[in-house]
Amino acid sequence: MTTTGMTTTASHKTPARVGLLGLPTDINSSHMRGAAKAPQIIREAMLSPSSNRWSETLVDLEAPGTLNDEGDVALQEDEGDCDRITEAVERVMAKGLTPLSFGGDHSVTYPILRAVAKRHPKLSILHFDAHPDLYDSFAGNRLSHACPFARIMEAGLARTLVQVGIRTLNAHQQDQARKFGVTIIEMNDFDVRRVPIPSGPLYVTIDLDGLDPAFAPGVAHPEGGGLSVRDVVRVLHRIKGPIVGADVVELLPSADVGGLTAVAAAKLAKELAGLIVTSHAPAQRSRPGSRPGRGGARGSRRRRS
Ligand SMILES: [Mn+2]
Repeated sequence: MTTTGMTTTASHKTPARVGLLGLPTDINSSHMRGAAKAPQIIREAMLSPSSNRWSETLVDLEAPGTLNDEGDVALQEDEGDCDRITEAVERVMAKGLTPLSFGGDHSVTYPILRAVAKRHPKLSILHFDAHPDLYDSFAGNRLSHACPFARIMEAGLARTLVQVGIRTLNAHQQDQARKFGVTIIEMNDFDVRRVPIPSGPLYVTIDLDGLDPAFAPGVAHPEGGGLSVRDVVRVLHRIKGPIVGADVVELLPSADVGGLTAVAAAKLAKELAGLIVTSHAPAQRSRPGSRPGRGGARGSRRRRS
């Protein structure tokens, strides 16, 4: 396997361009506030000279035009923010960019999806989280960060929703999952190679509390027994795409320990950016089919394992 061949392939394609969008909001957080401070911290960690700007899939994110920082949306922490987020994502997509958003709390995914699903009406969602976020309403708030996937599924914004890392199911959310036909991979049953990756246009949303608190202590709702950063990366590498949008949410900087969670968020954002670029490429044949975890799920070798 030569890295030069893979790099050349990436640069010769017409890759997607990524639009980084910060969503500094925590008005819909139900417990601890502070996620609004996350976007700038994730951005800084992503661009930190402590690492280089290549994804593990060998995409050079510093290549001209690849990463486009669209700044933070000027949110007001009022009811109008939902529309402001939708409009901001529409603007990013109108520039030909694929939105990679940083929350903020998880409530942002609903207004983001309103914009993305308009362009990609048959999209599916791959969702990493400790929580299903399927409450019909939480503490009287139907836009709570505990509810976005109920709103998304009610509105018909996704054809499939696959949730990974879930370890907080209660009776109500089990009912909601049945009602909306959600595929839930509970943490206890998690196996990288068995996560069903939906085909076709895919939106990826990562709540950092899907990670184990050992890897991501800086969240408002830490829940033990979770995913490792490597688990998530390996699932991401199985995506065939195209990835039509993604978000990384729920970093709570005030609860972080030594910047661990910010670094994990940046790592996942970098991998997502690399995958956005290559998942839109017309030909995947030069991509390393032999690469572990990447596109191998349908290969015969994988099937036997
Ligand atoms: Mn969560």
